[in-house]
Amino acid sequence: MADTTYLTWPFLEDRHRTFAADLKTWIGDNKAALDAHDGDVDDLCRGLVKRLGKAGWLQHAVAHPGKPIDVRSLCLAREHLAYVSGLPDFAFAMQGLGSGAISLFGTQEQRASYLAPVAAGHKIAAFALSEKNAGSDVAALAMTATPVDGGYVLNGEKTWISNGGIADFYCVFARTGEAPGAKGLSAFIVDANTPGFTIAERITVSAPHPLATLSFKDCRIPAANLIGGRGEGFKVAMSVLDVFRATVGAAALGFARRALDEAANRATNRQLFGAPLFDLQMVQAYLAEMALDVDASALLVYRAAWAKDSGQPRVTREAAMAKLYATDQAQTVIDKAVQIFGGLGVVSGVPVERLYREIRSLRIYEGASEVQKVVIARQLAAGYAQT
Ligand code: COS
Repeated sequence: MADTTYLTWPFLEDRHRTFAADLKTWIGDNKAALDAHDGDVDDLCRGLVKRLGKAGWLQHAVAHPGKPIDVRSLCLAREHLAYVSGLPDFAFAMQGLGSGAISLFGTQEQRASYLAPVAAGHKIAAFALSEKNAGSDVAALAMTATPVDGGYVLNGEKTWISNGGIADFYCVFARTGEAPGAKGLSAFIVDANTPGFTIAERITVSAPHPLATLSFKDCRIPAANLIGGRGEGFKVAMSVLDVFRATVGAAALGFARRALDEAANRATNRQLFGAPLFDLQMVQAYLAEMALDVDASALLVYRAAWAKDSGQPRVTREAAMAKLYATDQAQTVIDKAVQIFGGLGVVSGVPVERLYREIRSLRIYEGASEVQKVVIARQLAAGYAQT
């Protein structure tokens, strides 16, 4: 990463600078394993979770007694890992997102049973919210959880579930019916070995990672697996997203920084019209725009993370802005990098081609760019209440 001046910004503390330096050293020592692409994606991902757990990095993906998740550490981790490759970032982030409901709302027993193994890399976590007809419109989800003696019976399907197929447990959102819409949902832990739970379909995407459709047929879980209160599932989901949305922006930032570095190196070393490509003003304009987008994204990402860490109860607006801006701009930055690389930029497997595939889904998952605009506008409207 050529430019690290952002680490001196006041959003970050000395402990974050130490964290970033230590992580950078570890990444340098583990580069080959982190950047591996050959082989089965499930095996690669399991291996990455183990490696990240063993080195202690996953401790930062979960809450500890008296110590909430530090969102700035999450962002730094995602940014640095994404700089190297999408899969280690994915493996790190999904441990956090998948167990996020337990970190924020879990009982002491749930925290003890799930968070320690997630942080050690011994259990793989997944966040199961989306359904075929309820991705952006969470309140429309149809999966049911019917209260029975001693627990709940789950019926329905979830789709686009990251870590689907390799996760040891899923944080699942289902309709318990206390009220219509958003007020009638609850969150549950479902262990992957629960009878009635199966993987209905594996999904292959342009930047491969474990992804699946899940099926629940008369899947019975104990009452102790409820996360938060009955009917509070929507709030649980949104609070988890408030924490993790800014980190999606951080991953996009890591991709964008890599694209900028790749493009600037290429422009410096490639000769065109008898001089370095860098000498062309049009290329300089591209690089300047890319650097501007990277810095502006970083400001929004670390502003959102700092706001959450500073104890602001809701950072809905800040997190939505960080995710929207950083992911959309990273797409633009990477596209310019591909352009600067010319024909080489679309050769399968070269870093900018990989980045081009990696970035696309970040503008869709954990709330598409359009949803972030709705969220920001609603937060804005609250400040202009009619008099
Ligand atoms: N934190 C805590 N509570 C929240 C919240 C948040 N971030 N956002 C909303 N709530 C609360 C609201 O305050 C409201 O409760 P009250 O009526 O008591 O005030 C309740 O939840 C319902 O909120 P709202 O009316 O905004 O719900 P909508 O169904 O209209 O929400 C959007 C619409 C689009 C904002 C929401 O569904 C969303 O974010 N969707 C995208 C989800 C997503 O990321 N999907 C991808 C799947 S995960 S990969």
